[in-house]
Amino acid sequence: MRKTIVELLKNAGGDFVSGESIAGELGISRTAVWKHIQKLREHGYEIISRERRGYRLKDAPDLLLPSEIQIGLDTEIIGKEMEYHPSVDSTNRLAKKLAYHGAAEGTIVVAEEQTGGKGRLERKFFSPRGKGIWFSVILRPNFLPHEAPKCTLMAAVAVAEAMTRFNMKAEIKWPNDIMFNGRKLVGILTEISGELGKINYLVIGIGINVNISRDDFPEELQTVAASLSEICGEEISRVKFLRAVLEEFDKLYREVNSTGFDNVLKRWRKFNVTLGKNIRVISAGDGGETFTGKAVDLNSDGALIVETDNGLRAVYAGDVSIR
Ligand code: BT5
Repeated sequence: MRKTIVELLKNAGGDFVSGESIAGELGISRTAVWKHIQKLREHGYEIISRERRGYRLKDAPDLLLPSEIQIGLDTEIIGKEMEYHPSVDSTNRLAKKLAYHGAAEGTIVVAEEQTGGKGRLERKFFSPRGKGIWFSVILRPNFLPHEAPKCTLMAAVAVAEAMTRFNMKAEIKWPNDIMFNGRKLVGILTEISGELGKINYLVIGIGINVNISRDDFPEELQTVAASLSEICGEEISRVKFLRAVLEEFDKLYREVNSTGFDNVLKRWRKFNVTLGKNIRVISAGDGGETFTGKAVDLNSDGALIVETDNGLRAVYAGDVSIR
């Protein structure tokens, strides 16, 4: 309802829209329209009202509300359904719950703040209110479970493409980090529910540091984390950036469904800063074994091929640091 009111006001392009026409469009009373306008104002919309002329939208908040994200969003699958929360423990946890209860493919869960944001291996992900984009996407792909890790690469490419739209250079470190000067801007956590030969659903959680200044990070992150605003030298609209990510994600995912991951892997190579480097690997399998070598390739499963003193090794999951 409120989304439609915002849509009507936006479509008026800065002109007044009468309360009567909004009421007529929505099939509600003018008093009910007024109540919705009050709620929108509480959310930060600046709406001017004039007797006999109606309502005019002066300014919209940079909140990741459905009324900001979904109106005019150019996607076919991603973000068609959206759940918004001012605060949650973890959007991935919530998205998994929704997916379990049958939420549609492409549903996104977005929060202004996470109180228990998760990284891989139960690590914590710092997700302060209003300063970043913390969200999860539910997918129900037809491909086989062993293809799922490539969705992490796809998500990284989607964010990298969105950064390109904003004239920022993106650097992807295998598998899931987007970096700036060796510090992390974006983290991605893919979780899967499936059985042998079948994916029930995937939840891809993406955390993007957007307008976090260095001092706003906790001390232990100040030397390892960065924010998009640091690259641009100014604050960025989180609404515009999230919309760009969703559109890029949608494009890539539709392509994967029709022709496979070839283009994702090609785009990933273009943005990657890992291949060709001497690296240290802490493997997620093999009891967390640590070894060093040179990253020489990405195989068709998205695994990193590392040249070591004992020959080539494929790493499917783990942490990589560039030496
Ligand atoms: C990740 O794990 O990078 C995956 C992060 C996924 C976060 C999203 S936000 C939406 C969705 N809901 C969730 O609950 N999670 C997802 P990993 O590669 O394990 O890296 C975790 C490490 O990154 C931590 O141990 C810190 O060192 C560092 N870190 C924590 N918060 C950070 C931040 N905001 N920016 C940069 N680095 C951070």
